[in-house]
Amino acid sequence: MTDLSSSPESGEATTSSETHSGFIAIVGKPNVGKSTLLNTFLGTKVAPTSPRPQTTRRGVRGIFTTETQQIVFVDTPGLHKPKDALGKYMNQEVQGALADVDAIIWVVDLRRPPGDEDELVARQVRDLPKPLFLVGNKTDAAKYPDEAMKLYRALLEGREGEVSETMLSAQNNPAAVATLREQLLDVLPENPFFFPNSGASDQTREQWAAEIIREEAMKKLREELPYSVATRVNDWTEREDGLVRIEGEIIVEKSAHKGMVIGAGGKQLREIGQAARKQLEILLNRKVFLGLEVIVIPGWREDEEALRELGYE
Ligand SMILES: Nc1nc2c(ncn2[C@@H]2O[C@H](COP(=O)(O)OP(=O)(O)OP(=O)(O)O)[C@@H](O)[C@H]2O)c(=O)[nH]1
Ligand SMILES: [Mg+2]
Repeated sequence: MTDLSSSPESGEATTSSETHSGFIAIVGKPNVGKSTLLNTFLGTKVAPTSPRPQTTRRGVRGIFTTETQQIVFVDTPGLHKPKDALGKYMNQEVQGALADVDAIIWVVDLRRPPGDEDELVARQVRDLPKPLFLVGNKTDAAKYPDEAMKLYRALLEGREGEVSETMLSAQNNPAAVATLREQLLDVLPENPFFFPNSGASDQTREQWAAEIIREEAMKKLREELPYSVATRVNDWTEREDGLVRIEGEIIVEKSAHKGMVIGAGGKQLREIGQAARKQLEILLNRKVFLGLEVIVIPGWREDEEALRELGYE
């Protein structure tokens, strides 16, 4: 995982007419395991995952390339009832992805029967004339997976066109995920590659590292705080001895939140930094120095300009 950034403009795209390539959206309500599934598809971590709903905020693209085929996965935020401008932006990301892609993966959590938010997703995907893959996730932790799957399937009743179904554990069953990936390759239209065949994501390394930091912050923080933080990486320097020096910021909405993130004697910020550094070191296979600062951008979640500045546009 050395070069995380790749862009269609970089001029290396393959143009052979023998190639098949397309975009596949991964949608579903919050916390069902969409980003975990994406990471398992790719065998590397491109998207943050956490036990908290609404971890994904941006439609990150993950790229899987074989000799003649390329899937561009679009991980999306969990579809939910938005409470603020950030939430609206997140749902727009889902709508945009659904409109643009060649096929759709709808991920559901088989530990539970469908809820309101699942119905919301079902309504969005049911009548789209695109290949649809219903993925029942978390089979490892589900008591009644078959019964749950039946209830989710029923939400698609009336759909014209086939629905492919898979039950798996995105977290614990990479072989089943690889089998699903094979099926996805079969629905790709004939197209040139959209991205160079190196690189697993369309994010810059700075955006990627900021997401890892946000994941650790979301895991450690309590109550409303996980949702009110954003992260940003302002500097990434590779030293000659191999060490990577990353300077990041955790952005909060209110000055009262700053101290809550830092914690008594700086303990909590230190823990977030240590956990993020550890992940970055493993993923980059290098020593990392991570500097973290907490700054306040008042009310950023409701502020269109701040949202844009933080990459939510
Ligand atoms: N038991 C079990 N847990 C899983 C599985 N897949 C994902 N999880 C857990 O479910 C939680 C949510 O996973 P994410 O991948 O972040 O879910 P998401 O759908 O991307 O969530 P949002 O981005 O918030 O919409 C995490 O704690 C994962 O570890 C699975 O197959 N089995
Ligand atoms: Mg996610």
